Amino acid sequence: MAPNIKDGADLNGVLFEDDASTPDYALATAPVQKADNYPRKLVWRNIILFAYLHLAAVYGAYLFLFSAKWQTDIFAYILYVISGLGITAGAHRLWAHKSYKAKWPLRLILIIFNTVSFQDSALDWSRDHRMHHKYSETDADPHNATRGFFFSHIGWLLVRKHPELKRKGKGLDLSDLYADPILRFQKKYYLLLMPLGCFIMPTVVPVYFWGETWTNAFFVAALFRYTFILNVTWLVNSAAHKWGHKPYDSSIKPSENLSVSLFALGEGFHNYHHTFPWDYKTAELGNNRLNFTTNFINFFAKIGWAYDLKTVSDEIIQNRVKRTGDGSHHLWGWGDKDQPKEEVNAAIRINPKDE
Ligand code: ST9
Ligand code: ZN
Ligand code: ZN
Repeated sequence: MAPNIKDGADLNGVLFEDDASTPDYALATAPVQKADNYPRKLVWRNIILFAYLHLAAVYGAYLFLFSAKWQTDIFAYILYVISGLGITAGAHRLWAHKSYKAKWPLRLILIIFNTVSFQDSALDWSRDHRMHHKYSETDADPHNATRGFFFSHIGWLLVRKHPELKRKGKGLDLSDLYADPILRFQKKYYLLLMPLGCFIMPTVVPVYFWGETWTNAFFVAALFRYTFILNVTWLVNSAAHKWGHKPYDSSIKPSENLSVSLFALGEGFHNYHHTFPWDYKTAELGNNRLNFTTNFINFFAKIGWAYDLKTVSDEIIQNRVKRTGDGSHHLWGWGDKDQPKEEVNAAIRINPKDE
């Protein structure tokens, strides 16, 4: 049995490399993909809040284009990158997947970034995300994509969770996350820290430092920026579970979606990510230009704050592509026999050394 599950529940994905039961780290268990007719219990508080948020974001987008000072627009963009990294490098790759380790100063930076993003505490985010991978596209997956685009995008946040999720969720081991005092602190004081990071600081800074109006600061740097990132994040659950190639595993919905990757700081290579969820790059080598998060982690690896970075070997990828890919994976990488000579000659190589 996989080490991070306590009961004998059926598995549908891998979280850590020692979950592997086949040489390419896939589990032998066939996925059970279904969605039953469980009646949706609407949560009106969330429906009203999200409706308001999206209307306010449209107004914020208008102010972003036609009214706000340029400093406010740049500040909103910086907050987008910062809070995005709090999700991608923090909640996602570090905490949910343990694909690398981070020393406490980096964990502190990431938890601050993560709080600005207001996607619930990193602990709760990781709990849902582990369920999303382990029981992908079943009733125990919080944003089960077999329930349609709308449900996997935002609908899942507007209804009570499926009882199957709560039942299977009891077996999830989160002890590694609860062992981290930084994560416990964020969860304990979330209702105080989150409004400060996501709404108050983004509103006060533009007014105080460059004399922006309260209206512009609130609707642009707080509400528009927040809603934009939420939708980019949700697109990974909806669009990247629907459109794109499946070079690594054609039996699952997650797909390689370049457009999503562009906005999601490198998180749209979703067929790869669901096939090898413990790879810190969440993509195969060669995609780094679109993978800002990988570059961010690499930078901290250079100064020693990020370490034990896990990645998949070419050989394992090759085996998996042959076995389960949809045929859209044409090139293994550098040295593939099908790599065109012109491409080899034109490539930029830093400190090259041929053996
Ligand atoms: C938001 C999150 O938007 C978005 C996450 C997206 C994930 C994307 C992943 C994609 C990959 C990464 C790419 C990143 C790209 C980023 C790009 C950036 C540029 N396991 O939840 P409750 C149990 S948040 C185990 O209340 P309800 C547990 O006992 C937006 N057990 O369920 C729990 O009690 P406790 C802002 C679980 O009542 C109890 O059930 N936030 C699990 O059905 C009740 O849990 C919001 O809007 C589990 N996974 O309510 C809030 N889950 O907690 C939205 C539950 O005490 N959420 N249990 O242990 C809610 O209001 C509610 O959760 C609800 C369901 C109404 C949706
Ligand atoms: Zn997914
Ligand atoms: Zn993931």
